[in-house]
Amino acid sequence: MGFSCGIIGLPNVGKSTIFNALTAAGAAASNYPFCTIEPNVGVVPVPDERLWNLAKLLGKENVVPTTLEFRDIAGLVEGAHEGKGRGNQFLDDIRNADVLAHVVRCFRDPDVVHVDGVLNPTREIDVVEAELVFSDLELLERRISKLKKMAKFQERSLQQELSIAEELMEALEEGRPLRSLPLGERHKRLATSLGLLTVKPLFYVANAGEEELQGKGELVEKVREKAEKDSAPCVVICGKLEAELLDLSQEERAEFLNEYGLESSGLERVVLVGYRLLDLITFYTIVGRELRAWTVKAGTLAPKAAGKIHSDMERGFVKAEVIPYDSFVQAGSLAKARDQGLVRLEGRDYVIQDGDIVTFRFTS
Ligand SMILES: Nc1nc2c(ncn2[C@@H]2O[C@H](COP(=O)(O)OP(=O)(O)OP(=O)(O)O)[C@@H](O)[C@H]2O)c(=O)[nH]1
Ligand SMILES: [Mg+2]
Repeated sequence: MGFSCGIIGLPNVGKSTIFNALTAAGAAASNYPFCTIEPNVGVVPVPDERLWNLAKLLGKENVVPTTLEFRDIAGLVEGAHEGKGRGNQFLDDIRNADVLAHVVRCFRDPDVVHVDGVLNPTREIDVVEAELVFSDLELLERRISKLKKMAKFQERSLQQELSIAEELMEALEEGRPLRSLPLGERHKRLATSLGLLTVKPLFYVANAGEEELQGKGELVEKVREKAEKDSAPCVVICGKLEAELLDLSQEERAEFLNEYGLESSGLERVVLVGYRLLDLITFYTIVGRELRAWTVKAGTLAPKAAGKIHSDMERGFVKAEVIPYDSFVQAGSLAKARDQGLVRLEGRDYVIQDGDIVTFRFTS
């Protein structure tokens, strides 16, 4: 199962423009068939410098990056939780995402209609946030009233759930999204099992006009302030420009970014920030001519990681040969790394680490 990033925001803020640029860039950057699965769902490679370094060291041409799925979700309007706009359909789409990219319009373009007529990033962010909070409140209210009836039977686990639900409710009533709270495991589990939206990690994407691209404009600054207050990451991007950049060759693009004083394209930063927020790690496998990156949640045990590749490998797991990325680069090749004793043999209780290069041994 892959991980999914939902692109949310008010109507006409540039969500589809960014989504299209993301998927088109993904398709252009690699010969692997990254693509649009449905009109609004696309799979995008995760930029990974280590992977390309390894490819160079190993002389591998068949390189498969790990991926993140993006979902372009319809624009949300005030009152969505009461069924306005696409209402509940919209909220259900968000429920399917593991992480949210909240796009905020920071470009002034009189040709593009704005819902309120005036750009006000702070207010616009609040409108979207409020809808998510309302939706969570409704779900919690329903659950709480059910629990109250059931808890009459004095079952301990139900009473515990009730008190956790009431704590979550209290925070939401103060307008605080659940992701902003230091939630314990049980609170997180309940929020997730109820499909609450404000518990999902979220980052902001300030869709700037070309004049604000370097992040100095007042509109972008507003988004930044809000992001900082929430301890959420913020990526500044110009959706329209990114889409246009796709027509350039790789060299021309690099030159262009350089001119604007930007290190990597905004699209790459969007993918990376989303990926990092999910608390994922990347490990690598080298099989025959193929070098491949894989994604697992931090804390995943070796057999489970093997299962990402094939269920037989999890079932028949024997050992994992592991070498950390840095040691590998130092040694320069797998053979040398073995000679220098840098390759470790790990068993089924080994926790896969970010950057591990792994060869699984299994019986079939
Ligand atoms: N000037 C400018 N226009 C942009 C930019 N990004 C998007 N647009 C334009 O804004 C309009 C709306 O963009 P979309 O990407 O369709 O917006 P959306 O958020 O998907 O809208 P909904 O799906 O209706 O919620 C289009 O005409 C885009 O060309 C930008 O960075 N600068
Ligand atoms: Mg759209």
